[in-house]
Amino acid sequence: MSESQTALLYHAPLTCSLAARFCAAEAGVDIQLQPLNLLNKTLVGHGVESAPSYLDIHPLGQVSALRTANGEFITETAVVLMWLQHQSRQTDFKRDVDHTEYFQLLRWLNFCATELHKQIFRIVFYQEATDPVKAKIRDLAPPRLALLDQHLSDRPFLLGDTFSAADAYLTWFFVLSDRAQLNLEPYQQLCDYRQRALARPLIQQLIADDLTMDAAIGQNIQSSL
Ligand SMILES: N[C@@H](CCC(=O)N[C@@H](CS)C(=O)NCC(=O)O)C(=O)O
Repeated sequence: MSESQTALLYHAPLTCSLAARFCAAEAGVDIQLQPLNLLNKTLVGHGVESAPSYLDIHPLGQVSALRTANGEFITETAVVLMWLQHQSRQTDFKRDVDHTEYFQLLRWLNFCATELHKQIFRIVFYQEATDPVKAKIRDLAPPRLALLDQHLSDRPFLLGDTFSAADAYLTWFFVLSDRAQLNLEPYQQLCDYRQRALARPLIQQLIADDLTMDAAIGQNIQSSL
């Protein structure tokens, strides 16, 4: 694929579109990035005066969103991850509809989206939420973390032996789990998984890159998840 044929990922550093960057890198899929400031919903790199509004591209102003080389616009992180993994030429990464692990891939992507991302991070990082409300939401974490801990007791990654698009989503969750003040200590398998995932060279590189980008853009991650 030539550069002009690569997909464009609308990306706000450290947000869930980082999971899409993890996925693309681990899948060996080239993408181009259009950085965003999610706080003021502007595209970065177009000059302050003329910064185009991201709301003209996505009316909800949310990431993850991707424009394919054919011009198709795809939103919803789990679906963006599905699309990216479908592009992969790495047979140990890609799980298409005829793959025995396909439904497990859908299962864990949706678990990450609905049980972790939207259920917990949405409120814990919501600036207007009061501390008691945030504490109540954090109480939802232990059964979900215990479920994951149990699942990972006999496999290194969510689908088995190799890192998948679902692991890209879960790894992003763990990038921010400390900031969300979630206590992982009781979950040994999960702590090991987190360490394993965050130690992957591509993942480390992308986190460092996003931290630099976040500082350069001046975006406050805490209020934009
Ligand atoms: N339904 C979307 C929601 C994703 C989402 O909540 N993204 C956050 C960043 S992690 C966001 O864009 N927040 C800004 C906003 O909602 O205004 C999905 O599943 O991808």
